[in-house]
Amino acid sequence: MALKWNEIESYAKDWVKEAGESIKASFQKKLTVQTKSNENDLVTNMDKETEQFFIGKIRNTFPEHRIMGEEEEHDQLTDLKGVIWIIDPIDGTMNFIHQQRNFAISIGIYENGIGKIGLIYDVVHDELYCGIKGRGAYVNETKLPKLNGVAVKKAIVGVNATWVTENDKIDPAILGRLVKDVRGTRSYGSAAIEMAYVATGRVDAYISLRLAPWDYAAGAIIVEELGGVITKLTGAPINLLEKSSILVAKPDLHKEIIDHYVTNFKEQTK
Ligand code: 2AM
Ligand code: CA
Repeated sequence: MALKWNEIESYAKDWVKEAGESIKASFQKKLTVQTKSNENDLVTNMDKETEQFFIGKIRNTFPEHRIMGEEEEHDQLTDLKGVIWIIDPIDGTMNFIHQQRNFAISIGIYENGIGKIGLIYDVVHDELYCGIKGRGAYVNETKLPKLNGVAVKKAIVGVNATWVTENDKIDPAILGRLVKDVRGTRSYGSAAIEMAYVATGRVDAYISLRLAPWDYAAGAIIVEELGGVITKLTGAPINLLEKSSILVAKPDLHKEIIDHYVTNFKEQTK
């Protein structure tokens, strides 16, 4: 039976809005905060409850679909066959805890590895970014224009200061040179929000050296639908089954960064 993508889109949007209401309501309640891999890697009861909410809805409505999510429960995927929902219930958990803003729900729905629907919901601003394969991208009801090129010297780039100080992923000098040459840098602390900002042109590029598929699965669909480019920082294609570096940018800018700035960067493979 042919998949009804309009139906999937409609359910996904309704669930994202419903989850957003619960997250907003949680601002009035006490949060339970736990640490994961290190003391800055945080998870709250709301991350877990929101992920459970989506898992329950998907399993009930689309039992044949598979799920990859940031928190505890998800299918251990070793391939991208079929329909897969890649879910980050709260991207920017640290912002959610400390600022109650600059976080988002991020959901990418893929079929056999091809991005079909990308949703990023900036809950606090009530901005739902949506990319549908072949149909463009929207913020709420407004269609977003295609992304034009921009030169490095006129670009605003989203990048965390971590990557221009001593770290275990990249020689700080590589991005240091780029940071000196661009018009400005910004860091919002949520990969999903920063990719949504690439889509709207608020920033021209976003770079991270350590992202998981649930951080970028939705953003990739939205940005690519607008003519933007997403690869690893080496220029190699992204792989939804692994963590990696990410460079998301307007097309010309992506090329200039790859050709002139990251030529000495080799990503470590585990
Ligand atoms: P999170 O808030 O859902 O954990 C912050 O710079 C951005 O990087 C956020 O999108 C954050 O997602 C993500 N991030 C932080 N640490 C990460 C890690 N160890 N692996 C993958 N993504 C990470
Ligand atoms: Ca995340």
